[in-house]
Amino acid sequence: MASIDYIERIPNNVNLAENRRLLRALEDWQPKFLEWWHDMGPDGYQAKEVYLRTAISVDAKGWAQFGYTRMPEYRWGIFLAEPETDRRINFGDHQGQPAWQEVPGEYRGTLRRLIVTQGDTEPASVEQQRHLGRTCPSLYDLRNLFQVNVEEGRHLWAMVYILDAHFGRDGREESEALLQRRSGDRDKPRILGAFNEKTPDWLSFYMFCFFTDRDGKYQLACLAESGFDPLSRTCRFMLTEEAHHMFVGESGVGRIVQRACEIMRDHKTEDVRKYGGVDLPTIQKYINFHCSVSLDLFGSEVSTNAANFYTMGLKGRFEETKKKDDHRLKDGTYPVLTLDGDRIVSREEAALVSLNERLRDDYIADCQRGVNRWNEIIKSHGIDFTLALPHRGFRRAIGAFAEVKVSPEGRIVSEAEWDARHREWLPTEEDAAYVGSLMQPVTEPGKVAGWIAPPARGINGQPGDFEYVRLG
Ligand code: BYC
Repeated sequence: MASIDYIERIPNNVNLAENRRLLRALEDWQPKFLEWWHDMGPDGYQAKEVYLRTAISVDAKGWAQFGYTRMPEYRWGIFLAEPETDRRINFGDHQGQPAWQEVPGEYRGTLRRLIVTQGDTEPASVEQQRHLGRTCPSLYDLRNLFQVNVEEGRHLWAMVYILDAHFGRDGREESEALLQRRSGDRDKPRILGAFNEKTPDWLSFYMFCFFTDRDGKYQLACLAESGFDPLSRTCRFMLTEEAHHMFVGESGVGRIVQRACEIMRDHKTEDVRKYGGVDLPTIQKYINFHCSVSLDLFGSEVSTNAANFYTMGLKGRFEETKKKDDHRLKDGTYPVLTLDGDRIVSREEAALVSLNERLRDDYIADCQRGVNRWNEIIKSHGIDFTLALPHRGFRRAIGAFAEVKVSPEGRIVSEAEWDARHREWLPTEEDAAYVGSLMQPVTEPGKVAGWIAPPARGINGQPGDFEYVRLG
């Protein structure tokens, strides 16, 4: 088991002390990170003690320790999953060769770009969520928000480590730039669309954790297959933390669904808003929005970038090594939904250029499983309503469907129909204002806001009235 050295100024399990140059680069970056965290991290809670989980080792079991920490004192650092002996490149043109421990020169630019794109999302999400603390529905939820935030901070560290350790001066410049871009900023926005959207309320936050963090799971899983071993190892460890973020999303939405159903059942009404809940049709609109924004994160259906990442051995498929094919994909095809005039049709495309779509398929199937669990909650209350994922062509800004307007059911609609009906499909200003009006902070231990059901169990087995954040 590789435990983490917390004596060092920068906690790590990579023998940082022996690499003076890298240590200096990271020591130079650390105060800038902390400055960014103070400016852009959770607003108003920097001095509060939060019951956080901190990684203490990187093996599968027992890597987490719980205790009160002030967020700026969280032990961010460099933690890589254990090396695999004799690891090989498992796909693409270099299949069978030993995994790279150093950046392959010919792929330097491409690899750097992938790492920067991944790294950019991490601080972006912290920025998006920075005001949510002030309207938390409970101390339990507040703590979960902060846990997600500090871990995204650590994921930024993970990418900065790779940049500083392996990309010399360019890498250090990119590390600085990661702290300079800002979510939603007109002049220096974050790289990917979803990370420039607002997360103004907790329903949006849970949706973000469910849909957008799940993109993180799938992208990290592909990077964990990388032939560039340091990237693979760091992503493997990041994935262990990502699971909790998706739990926060799925259980958060599930609790809102449950509260809506309780109100419907107890008051024999569909007018959930009258009793201070979020009605199921509004939840559906938020699903439509967050799902479509997150589907864009997979890139175009047919992408030579994706083919190149794969052929170069830099980014694999989800569960690459479990797949039983040649892992080169030069000959195969893959069915891709695309436009044919004003129809949506399935077309066989070369497997290599279809990798984004294949990953999107894996992702949609995973999202659907979560939606099914929400529907189980609805069904268990005897209510006839089904939440659904929107069609993959709905409200897309990237890829073939960006050219047309598609209804949530997957029908191409005219601009006129879109204009007349998009308010039925997406949150309106009134919906957002209503959800916003519910966002009144509840900070008494054990109390939970009226629009969301209490959590099924506490964090780390703690009782319902546990003081997850000491606000006093
Ligand atoms: N927004 O061939 P295309 C996470 C650009 S989330 C803006 O369609 P490609 C997390 C693209 O960059 C996981 N631009 O796509 C979650 C390209 O630009 P250039 C993040 C976009 O390259 C929650 C052009 O369009 N990790 O960890 O095959 C909280 C044509 O590209 C978008 C990664 O994304 C967009 N949505 O694939 C915290 C993994 N989509 O080259 C964290 C690394 C595409 O023409 N990134 N473009 O200037 C990648 O693997 C790829 O860059 C993408 C795009 C999958 C994103």
